[in-house]
Amino acid sequence: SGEERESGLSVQEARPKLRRPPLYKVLLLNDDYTPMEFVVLVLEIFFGMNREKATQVMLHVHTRGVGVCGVFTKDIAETKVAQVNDYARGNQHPLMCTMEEA
Ligand code: TYC
Repeated sequence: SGEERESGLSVQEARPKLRRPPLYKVLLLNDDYTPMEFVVLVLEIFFGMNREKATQVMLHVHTRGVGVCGVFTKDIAETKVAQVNDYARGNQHPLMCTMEEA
């Protein structure tokens, strides 16, 4: 839409189509060695979960093999993945965080 664009006499404005950015799921993978308490801590620190929610997600990953920590834009998801993997490696745990398009 948008009439009388040159003269400016009309008030009808264009409504440019808005495109939502692609979203990415940040995933946590199960392993046999990372302590449950460390995974809960990671979910609290990097994903803002309370202890109850973090425990629920950790147990889901423990039993199902993989679980969603959150859904973010690409840049945020990439940052979360790097932060979690760096933190796990810094504490000598094999915990793996990855991402995939939602
Ligand atoms: N399976 C681990 C254990 O038994 C706990 C664990 C849960 C590890 C979730 C990683 O993403 C994970 N200690």
